[in-house]
Amino acid sequence: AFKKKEIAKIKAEVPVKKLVESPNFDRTPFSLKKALLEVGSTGIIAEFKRQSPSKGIINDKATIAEVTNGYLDANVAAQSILTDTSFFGGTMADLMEARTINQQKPILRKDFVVDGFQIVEAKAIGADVILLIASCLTATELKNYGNLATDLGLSVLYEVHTQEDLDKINDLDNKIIGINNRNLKTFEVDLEHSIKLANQIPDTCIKVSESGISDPKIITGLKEFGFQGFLIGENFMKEENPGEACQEFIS
Ligand code: IGP
Repeated sequence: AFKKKEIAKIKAEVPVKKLVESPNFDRTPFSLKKALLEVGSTGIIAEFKRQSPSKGIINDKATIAEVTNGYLDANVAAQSILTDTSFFGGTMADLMEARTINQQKPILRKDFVVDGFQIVEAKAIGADVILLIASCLTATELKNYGNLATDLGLSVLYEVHTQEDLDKINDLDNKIIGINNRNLKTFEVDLEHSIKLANQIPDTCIKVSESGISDPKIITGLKEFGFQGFLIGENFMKEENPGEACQEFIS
């Protein structure tokens, strides 16, 4: 469904020099690891998502400002903002706006990274974390992009769905691994599958469960399998007031 070449084509390039001049480029990014492991962390990474290829429009009324404030009030560990426009209706401006409000928690730039340029761009727009989707990248790209992000002080969330994805990650140690419960090709969600894959991830890694989390009880269950992070989008965004839905979920 997501073709690397097509995505690369539609991502407009801005000269790197311009990006490096951005005031955001100088800031020290917030660490996702720290936010997830902190004493009392809720582990929740709450996402802003207007639409998705599997669900169509989820919420086209809620604003970045109200949702960001609501998520922060709910005491989320971090925020995720879709910046992909073609599939998810997000923009880089969304993330920049969230950054002006959120000055205390990590922000994940949720997008399809297929070029190192997008990582420099992520930092310039104020993101703290980038997503590297194993199924979209080669082992070499995963390694190089991971190194580039780390050099820029950004955190990396490596997303996997299968054992093959996991095998592509070189030196699977001390990394933040997101297991996507949703198959990006069929859109099918399966928590059982994720739990099985979690056993293949060493304890030095932080495990994040992504997608289809719709009940706090699921989190209690996932914690028993060693998950420390929980990426939730639709369950909050489908409500008129996503921030409030997040507060209720956490309390
Ligand atoms: C959130 P959900 O089911 O709670 O809305 O899922 C998040 O995991 C999902 O949006 C996602 C995603 C992605 C989106 C996971 N990996 C990669 C775009 C690209």
